[in-house]
Amino acid sequence: METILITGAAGQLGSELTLALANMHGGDRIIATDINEASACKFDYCRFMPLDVMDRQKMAEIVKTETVTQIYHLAAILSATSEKNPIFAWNLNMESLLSILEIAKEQKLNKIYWPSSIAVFGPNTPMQNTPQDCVMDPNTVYGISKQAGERWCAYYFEKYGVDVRSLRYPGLIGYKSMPGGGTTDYAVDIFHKAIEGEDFECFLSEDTYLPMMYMDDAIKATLDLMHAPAEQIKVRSSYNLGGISFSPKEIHECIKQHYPNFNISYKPDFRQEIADTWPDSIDDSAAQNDWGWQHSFGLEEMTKDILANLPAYLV
Ligand code: NAD
Ligand code: AKB
Repeated sequence: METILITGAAGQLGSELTLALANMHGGDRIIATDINEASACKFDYCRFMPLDVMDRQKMAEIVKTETVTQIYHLAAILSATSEKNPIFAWNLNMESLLSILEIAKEQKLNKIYWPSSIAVFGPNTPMQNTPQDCVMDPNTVYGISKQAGERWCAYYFEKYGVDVRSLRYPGLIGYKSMPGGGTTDYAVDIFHKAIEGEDFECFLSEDTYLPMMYMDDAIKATLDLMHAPAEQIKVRSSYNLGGISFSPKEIHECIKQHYPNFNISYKPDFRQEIADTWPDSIDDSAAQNDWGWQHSFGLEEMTKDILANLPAYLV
């Protein structure tokens, strides 16, 4: 029986992944943690503990006293917010990961999950169908922290046998929780504006293509990776994960089929520079070959599903 601790559980990804893990393992096996104590009310189906991931001692104590066997380490500062306070973001993203890898080594945990991002790629990376292995020269602090984090994960696996697994998520799009300060956040906000009957001002230009993924696919990929036999996991830095690729203009056109009066305007800001260094689309054949990954949702299926379900979340 596993006991699973999740850091940053109250965030965009954590809110959905924690529930999926509770459905799979039982709520009493799940310890949701977050620095945001007020988020405790979200977790009536499992246990919740306030935890700042910078507090290594408290984290180690919880792991020991609760006999935690797996950690999903989600807490991080995302790309746009990181650029506003680079040193703080670097310290949080790196120190917390190193603490968790050390705890996993010392307390011999079964498995660790840590998400990387398409932000590991940079201006000299091939933009179309970006390969698993290629030039990686990220020029954002978030991307640099994710790239370094990938190397640390591979290091702890190779040197100490820590079974740490990772995915390079594209921009994640869901309707159950709001995004937390990234460059891909527009693709969530746009649905809210459409449903609220407001015009949408996009912070990226109309033809900026980025790799994206519906949250259901992201949760499935995460659980598939974490439940695959260890010998199938050949990439110990982080797996490329492809899904959909679209521009603001294309998602607007797709939503307009359901909301014909929905208007968009474009006012690119500092996030445009970040988006311009990220891939347009991702080659995830390593994930397909190693553990059978396939995404399910295209742009139209995702749009229909969000527009059908989001209104209930807004009341
Ligand atoms: P988010 O910003 O929505 O959530 C992060 C959570 O971490 C928040 O609930 C926040 O309160 C918590 N947190 C912040 N500082 C903390 C601290 N010191 N101690 C404990 N908790 C703290 O982020 P998300 O979108 O849910 O992302 C989760 C992970 O997935 C991150 O590692 C992120 O880099 C990665 N990722 C996300 C996306 C995406 O599109 N959402 C894409 C690629 C990778
Ligand atoms: C961000 O935009 O920072 C995240 C990511 C792709 O890592 N959504």
